[in-house]
Amino acid sequence: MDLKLATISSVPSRGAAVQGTFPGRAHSAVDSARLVDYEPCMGSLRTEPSAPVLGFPTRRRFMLDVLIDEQDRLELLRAEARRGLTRRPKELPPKWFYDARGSALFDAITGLPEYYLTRRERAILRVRAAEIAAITGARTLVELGSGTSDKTRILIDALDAAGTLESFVPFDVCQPALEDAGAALLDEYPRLEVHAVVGDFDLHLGAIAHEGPTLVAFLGSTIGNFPAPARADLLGELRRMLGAGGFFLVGTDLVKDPARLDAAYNDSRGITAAFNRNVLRVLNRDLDADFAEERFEHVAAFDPELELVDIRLRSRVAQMVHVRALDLNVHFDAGEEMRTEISTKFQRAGLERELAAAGFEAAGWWTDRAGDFALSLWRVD
Ligand code: AVJ
Repeated sequence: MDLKLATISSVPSRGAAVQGTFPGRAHSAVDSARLVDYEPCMGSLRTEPSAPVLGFPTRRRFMLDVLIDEQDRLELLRAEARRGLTRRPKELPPKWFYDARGSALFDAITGLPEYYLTRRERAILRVRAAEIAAITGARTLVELGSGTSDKTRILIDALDAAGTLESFVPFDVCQPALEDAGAALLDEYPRLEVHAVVGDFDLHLGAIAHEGPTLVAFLGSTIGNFPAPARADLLGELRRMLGAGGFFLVGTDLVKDPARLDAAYNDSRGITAAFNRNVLRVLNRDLDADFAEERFEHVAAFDPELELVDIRLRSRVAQMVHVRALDLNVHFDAGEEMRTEISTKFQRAGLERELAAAGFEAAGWWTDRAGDFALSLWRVD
């Protein structure tokens, strides 16, 4: 393996500092719990290439580009939280769900009986990966929001078997996840180069370097988190980044019986509710806020007009929340709702229109047998 991981604790005594500046509140128990829980996504690991081994090619198989570091991440969080908490209706962008705990909760969601999306997408990938590899002949595979690159292994296997794949470019805002996934992939695929990019896909898509025929994969229906205008921007950016000969593979959840959609986002075990409320913990920890989770109720319902599941946190009481890092007091009315996520549900014709408007033509459309989920492939026009 060409990669050595060194653990560097870059979050020293943050909890202690917080304790000292809130004399009025009984903090010590809460803060020590928070410290244990203190696992922001970024900044706790650093990669160091090991010394070249004599007699072996010294080409490095792992590269890591950091386009957004912990300071940038906090700055972005502050800006987006200030904007979202001071506008009406209030809202918070869904990307802030995914600290270590939020990612673990999302993992748990993917195994829930009501949450069919991940299973359906994996089933489609298993059946179609070889076909996708043959159509694209990709030399570079870019994955947006890759996390652990779990489902992507199916694609990597197929492209590897087809003999075209040279490099995998996982793109994510979470550096430790990229380093862990990168290390595992180097072991599993001895010929593969991994060029991980730490970035935010609102900002850094254009900076992804890629060589030869390139396939960008955006799985999991994460594209559904973007409102339509932001989707148009994202697709335009992708089109520019890919250039002639490029391919885009996207996973999209499809419009279906509202009862099933409501169930998928209101699971009986309350994992989705905990995932939704986790964003409040992130604000408490990273912005020294004092949200009380139990004062907010998880609300999720399919909106048949907009064809999206609208996910919110509803204040159970009239309350004031203090966000210390923003020097901001936020008032919530009893019953006031703050949007934390949209999960857009798609139809084939609509998706085709959006992709065509961005300069892509259809190269493949595959669904599971029940027609719950679609995986579709698009070629730069
Ligand atoms: C990861 C954005 C695709 O929209 O279904 C799951 C996130 N939110 N349950 C989705 C999510 C609540 C998920 N995505």
